[in-house]
Amino acid sequence: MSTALIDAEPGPIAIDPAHTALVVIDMQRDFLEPGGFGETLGNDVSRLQSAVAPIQRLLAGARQLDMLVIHTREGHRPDLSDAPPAKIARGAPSLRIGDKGPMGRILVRGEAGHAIIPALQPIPGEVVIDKPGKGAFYATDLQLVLSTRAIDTLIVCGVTTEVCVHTTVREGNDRGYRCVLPADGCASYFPEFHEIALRMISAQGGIFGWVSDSQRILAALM
Ligand code: C5J
Repeated sequence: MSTALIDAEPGPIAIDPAHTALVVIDMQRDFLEPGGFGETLGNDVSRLQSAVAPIQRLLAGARQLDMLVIHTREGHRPDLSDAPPAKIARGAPSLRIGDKGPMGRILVRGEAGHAIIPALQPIPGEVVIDKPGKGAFYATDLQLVLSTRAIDTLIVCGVTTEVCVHTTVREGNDRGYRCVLPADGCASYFPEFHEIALRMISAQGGIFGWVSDSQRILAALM
């Protein structure tokens, strides 16, 4: 297939699947399941569940089209040498990054809570990017992976809309990537932040991206 025209806000965007990557941000147990980082911060983690089924459908479509699929995981080295003290000290969580919780040490690589949820497990050949920050470009080789595959467009989904998804879209936009968000494939602990975060992206003529949904994206691609 050559180009697909995706219905989106603020207007349609033509994409070539051969030059497009599906980027799934931080669909980890630490954010979506009780006992992880998200819950230690006082959040209702069930609010993120709505993104799972749309992402499953997007993954199935991307795999069928042989599109590049990238999964990210936020987390730190076991010695926390890549966790800024200011990040560890932030807020008043019941457990801090590195503390032992029911799914192992909070937000630490290799622990059960750091894993991607079973429903969205990567398959062989898909890229998994471990990131210490909120943005997927910061201190990772994501840009190298994308340029090696001549990617110009990112379909960015995952959690949370206003934190790691937003930061990644802002980083990607500044690096010249066209970013499209499926609204139903993103979620936040704060529904109002989700809505506003999406509007911030598509406002002003798409100031740093496009907003669509999984159904419209798949209708254009498949
Ligand atoms: C947060 C993320 N919310 N993946 N991380 O701390 O959005």
